[in-house]
Parts: sequence; structure tokens; C-alpha cells
Amino acid sequence: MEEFIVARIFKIESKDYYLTDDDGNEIRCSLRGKFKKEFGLKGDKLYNIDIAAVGDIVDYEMNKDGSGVINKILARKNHLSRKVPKLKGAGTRGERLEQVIATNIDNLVIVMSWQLPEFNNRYLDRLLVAGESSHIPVIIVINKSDLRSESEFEKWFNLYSNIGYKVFETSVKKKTGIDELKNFLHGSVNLFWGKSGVGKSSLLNLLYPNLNLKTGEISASTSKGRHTTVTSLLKKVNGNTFIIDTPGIREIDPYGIKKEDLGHFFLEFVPILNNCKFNTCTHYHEPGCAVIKAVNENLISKERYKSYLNLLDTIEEDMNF
Ligand SMILES: Nc1nc2c(ncn2[C@@H]2O[C@H](COP(=O)(O)OP(=O)(O)OP(=O)(O)O)[C@@H](O)[C@H]2O)c(=O)[nH]1
Ligand SMILES: [Mg+2]
Ligand SMILES: [Zn+2]
Repeated sequence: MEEFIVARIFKIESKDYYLTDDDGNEIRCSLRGKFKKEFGLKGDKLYNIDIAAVGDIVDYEMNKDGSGVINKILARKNHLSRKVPKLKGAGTRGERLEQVIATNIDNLVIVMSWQLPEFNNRYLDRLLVAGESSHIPVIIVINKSDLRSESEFEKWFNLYSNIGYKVFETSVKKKTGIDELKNFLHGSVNLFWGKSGVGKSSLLNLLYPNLNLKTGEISASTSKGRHTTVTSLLKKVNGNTFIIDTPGIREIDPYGIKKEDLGHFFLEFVPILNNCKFNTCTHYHEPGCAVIKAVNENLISKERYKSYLNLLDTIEEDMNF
């Protein structure tokens, strides 16, 4: 075994990195100065971008005062990221940065709600592409089943199940679908991801009552969440089951995807991609495109294809990341 001590980052606040070790001890750490330089940090501006993220297993040293210093991040199994949203006043350089949301994830649990906020398949497809392009297994949880309409339910449930996704339907209010989901999550590191207000923290509290996460009401005027969860938080919930609760995301631009690769992240396109006439086909207007043919023959859903085109458009806008 390694000689250094290792632990997992469970929370990051400003420049403080909080670790938890196998015995459940919590250690507040800083990053070693030299290490910061190696990662190209300048000043405070980029301190938590692609440096160390929640979920990272790190090698650290203890200081005399009980705090610690992180020496090294151990190789990541995977990481989930997105492009940093275009912030007001951000320079062009900042706009293309990768923001790592978390690392070493076994299941990406995409949480949607039927209502409040309303189910949005375009948004779901963007989250799916982010997961697929990061090579992280994805499951879909549709929460607030107490607010659903029958016809819509069948349509979307069948679409995503037929593609091959495991789809869970839950209601925190009626306490349904909880055991099935809990069994699935057992023994894994599970990251809950989705819009503000869909019920990520509420679901986690019902699944694991010791968590006591803060939850917030939906705004009556906008039907949106209020961004109650403000930082990602990893918690061990039992044995080797971990959860990561994350803040609701307003917009999602997957990071680092080339337009000719996008089709690979729509799983139902994959088996036919080799049938396109051109191997550089972007399945947009090219002659002999197998994807377009499949859409016309109703073998691929028009809704999914629209999501594909929508994402393709975003990528074309800034290709030189
Ligand atoms: N009707 C209904 N309401 C629910 C359900 N689950 C959660 N809610 C409500 O939805 C609101 C938002 O829940 P949160 O758990 O704070 O949502 P979140 O996804 O963690 O939101 P952020 O932390 O802001 O990203 C709360 O008022 C919950 O009571 C459900 O199954 N049915
Ligand atoms: Mg929350
Ligand atoms: Zn094609």
C-alpha cells in the first residue's frame, strides 16, 4: 500500500478543501502552493476550476494544528464537467473553462420533475450527453410523480427506456419509488444532478434520513427552484454507498465535445453511425446520412434528433476550446 495518507474531498468552500477518511474523520485542508502552480493557477480567480474537485481521492499531510495540506490528487476514474457558464463581465478566456463538478462517480443520477419545474426533454438530453461524453453510467429519476399526467408519462418513460436508460419514477410527497431506487444506488458513488427545485435534496433526505439536507420551496411566481443547495456535498450513507448532492444547474453546456463526435453520445444513434455515407457526417444535412434516414422512418425519435441539432448548434458556436 501507499505510504501517504489518502482521503476523499467531500466539500469545497472557497480555498478550503474538506476531506473525509475511512474512519469518518473530517480534515480541513489547503492545496500545497507548488501544486497550485503546476496546475496553472494565477491569483484567486481559477482556484476551484479543474484543480481538485468533490470526489477526488487525495494524498495529504497533517499540520500541527489539525488542519492538512493536499499534496496530490490521485488518478481519477472519471470526472463530470461542463463549460463554465458565460458570466457577466467574464473575459473570452474564462468563458471556455472547464468546470469539474465531481469525480470518481459510479452513477450519474439525473433528476427531473414532471412539474414544478416542468419536465423538459431538451434539457434532459443535454444532461445525458454530458454524462455519456464523460463515460459515466447514467440513470434517470423522474420525481414528483404525484404531479404527472398519464399520457405524457408513457411517452417519455418508453422513449428513454427503449434507448436503454434505467428510468425510475419517484414521489417524495407520496413516498413512492424510493426502495427500488435505494437498492439500485447501494454500494456506489451516486451523483444527483438536475435543475433547481426538482427535489434532489428532498429525495436524498427520504432515501437516507440522517442526511438532513436543506430543501427549499418552489417560487410561486416563476415555478422554479430557489437554488437552495449552494455547494456540492459528498456523504457516505452506509458501507460503501456514497451520495453527492449538487446545486441546481441553470444551463448546461457539455465540455470538450467535437461536433463529429456528438452522435456517439446519443446512444440510439450509435449502432447506425457506420452506415452514414461520409465518416465525418454530422447528421445534419449530409447526403446518405443514416441518422436522418432513421428519423424519417421513425426509428429514431424526432424529439431526440431535435435535441441533437440543438446541441450541434451550440458546439459550432465555439469550436476552438
Ligand atoms: N409535489 C412534490 N413536491 C416535491 C417532491 N419532491 C420535492 N418536492 C418539493 O420541491 C421543492 C424543492 O425541493 P428541493 O429538494 O429543495 O430541490 P433541489 O433539487 O434540491 O433544489 P436545489 O437545491 O435548489 O437545486 C420542495 O418544496 C419540496 O418539498 C415530490 O415528489 N412531489
Ligand atoms: Mg438541493
Ligand atoms: Zn449521418
